[in-house]
Amino acid sequence: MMQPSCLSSEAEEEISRHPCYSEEAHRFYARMHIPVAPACNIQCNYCNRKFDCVNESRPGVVSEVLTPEQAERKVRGVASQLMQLSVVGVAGPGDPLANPEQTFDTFARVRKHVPDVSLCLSTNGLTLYRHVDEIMELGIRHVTITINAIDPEVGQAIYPWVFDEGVRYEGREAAELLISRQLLGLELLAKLGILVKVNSIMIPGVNDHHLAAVSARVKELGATLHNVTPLIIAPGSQYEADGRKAPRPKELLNLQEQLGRGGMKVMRHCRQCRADAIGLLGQDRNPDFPLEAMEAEPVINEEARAMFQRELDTKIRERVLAKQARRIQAGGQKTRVAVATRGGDKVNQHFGHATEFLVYDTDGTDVQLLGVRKIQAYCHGKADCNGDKATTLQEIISILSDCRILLCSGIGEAPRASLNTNGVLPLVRKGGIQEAILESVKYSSYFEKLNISKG
Ligand code: CLF
Ligand code: SF4
Repeated sequence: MMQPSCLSSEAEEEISRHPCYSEEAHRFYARMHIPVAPACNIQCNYCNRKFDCVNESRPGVVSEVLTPEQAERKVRGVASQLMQLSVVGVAGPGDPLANPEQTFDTFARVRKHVPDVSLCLSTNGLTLYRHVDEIMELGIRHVTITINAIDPEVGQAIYPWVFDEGVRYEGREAAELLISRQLLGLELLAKLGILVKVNSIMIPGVNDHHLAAVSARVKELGATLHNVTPLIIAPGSQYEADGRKAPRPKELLNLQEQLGRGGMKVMRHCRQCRADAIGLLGQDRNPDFPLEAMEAEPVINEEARAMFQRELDTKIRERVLAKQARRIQAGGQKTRVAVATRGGDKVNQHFGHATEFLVYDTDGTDVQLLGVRKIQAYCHGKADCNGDKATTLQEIISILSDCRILLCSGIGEAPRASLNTNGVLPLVRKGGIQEAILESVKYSSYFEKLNISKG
């Protein structure tokens, strides 16, 4: 059985350039999602088909679906411009394996024209076991399966039906079939050395107390990484009608810590990307690469790409070594810091425009990412949820209640005063996140005394 502790050096290298599998890589390497898969073969209670798949991408705007030919053109165009592109994934907007022809045709085209990128597939797992040979043949090395339950009793409160080979299954039978297929697919792929990540959506009152059991089981079957994300409820979904709520950040954090103690490698930097996202995690540069602007035969300079990526590898290695050295020196008290960012590993987002915060702990020498807190998760997908500024501010303050400092590129007087009153010190900074955190923690006591922040 493949366990994280016994990964081959080839697998270690693949992980080191994958922005989702490696926390360090996500600062430097980009991913590109190609939306070629519109259909789905199951129903999740948090989903509404008018929106992208919530398992691997957040709802909001429906992705434009591309044909495999269009996808090829777009990937070639992006790879010729985006030197740090290391992964091309199919993650929706429905389930990639409910659209196997489009999905595998697209992967084959990418493999042929941009052979240096890793291929990544994200699926609900219902038909995964049938596609193991194609996955191996195409050299797809990363597969994500969304597994929200291993007990059909829990699963039936998440999946009202699944549709397989012309038969519609409902209730417990549907959950039983889906779970058995997900676990079978995971086991088959892990045995073949494919790096399998499991995504689980934390649904308070449904599977929150069950996810430790899910984690233990998928670890046993050979999953490399477990990514637990907060529930996002699509407008018009069953869970919206039921009045279900996203978990509180603290609950998610506690669960992630519990899973980590169970020996599973836990992903904490997931940004719940859209099915057509392009760029570093947290960035969505899709509008920078319109299909119409792509040349028919773009030049992909493989040598230049390789050289650029070797330089990134060196930067990552240096960061890891420096981090290890700081960890050895450290030992002081921790300060929790929230950062408003648009990606690129920089403090570069105005407080008022932030839709998420990255949260870190620091002891003054080392900086550790704890997770991403989305403000949207509290809006439950309703377009008018930000209408009341005072309520929104109160929600943000409650989301950041365990943070001592907030770093952002700008902030208005009213939120600055409210945050200060509630024990969160807002500081205006620009530039690298790690440097800004270390510098702010060093001088925070000074600003606290003056009760002012720079900028
Ligand atoms: Fe895309 Fe997913 Fe591959 Fe990453 S995303 S298919 S594994 S390349 Fe990554 Fe985005 Fe989270 Fe997904 S941050 S939603 S985990
Ligand atoms: Fe929706 Fe994705 Fe679930 Fe299919 S797998 S029902 S697209 S959330």
